[in-house]
Amino acid sequence: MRIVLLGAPGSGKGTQAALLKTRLNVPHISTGEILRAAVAAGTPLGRQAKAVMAAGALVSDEIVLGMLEERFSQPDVLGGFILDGYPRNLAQANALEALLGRLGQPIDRAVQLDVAESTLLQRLAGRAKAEGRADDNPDSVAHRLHVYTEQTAPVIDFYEKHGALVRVPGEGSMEEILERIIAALD
Ligand code: B4P
Repeated sequence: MRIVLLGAPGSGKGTQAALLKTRLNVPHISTGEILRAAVAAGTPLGRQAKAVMAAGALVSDEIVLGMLEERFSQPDVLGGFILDGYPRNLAQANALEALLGRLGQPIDRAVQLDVAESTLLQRLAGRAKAEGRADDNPDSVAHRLHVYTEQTAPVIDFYEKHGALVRVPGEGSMEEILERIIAALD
């Protein structure tokens, strides 16, 4: 199964993708994780992305698409995948459709995790304390939420028009939410 996970920062995309990976036995592809690994390794791409990510803005479409094309050239994606963090705007949604069209691997389901803003803020503040991620400080979180509303929310309509969208309430325990997603995929 080929799945895109959609939702605001802190909605649980990365958390649920990790659980779904084990349940469905398909790779988890997170553009956020690929970018954080590039930053940690200090690659040229990572050096370009570092400040943009810390501020909570989107890294350029060109850079992220290049990384994604490289990941999708690996054969493990042919058995299905969970894509987390991409697409984040309409240009990325169209680029993904073209890429997967060329591979003959269209998206089966786009799962939107629906979470109240107060919960998002609580979760990200919790992660800031626990992990100290550079973009979980209050200013960057506020900007990430703004970017989500302005640029990423229209991607939900894109998948709704394609008949691929399922909406899942994203509050409750991680296991409860996982079971809701599995039920919605059937
Ligand atoms: P991401 O890595 O995608 O970060 P995110 O949106 O915050 O979500 P994440 O998956 O990490 O967190 P989750 O909600 O699971 O992106 C980071 C940055 O990379 C972006 O801002 C951007 O700069 C760049 N980027 C990535 N993709 C890009 C793209 N396509 N184009 C351009 N730039 C891109 O979890 C949050 C917290 O909530 C965790 O602490 C978790 O433990 C907790 N949590 C989750 N579920 C819970 C539950 N049910 N109950 C309680 N806590 C829960």
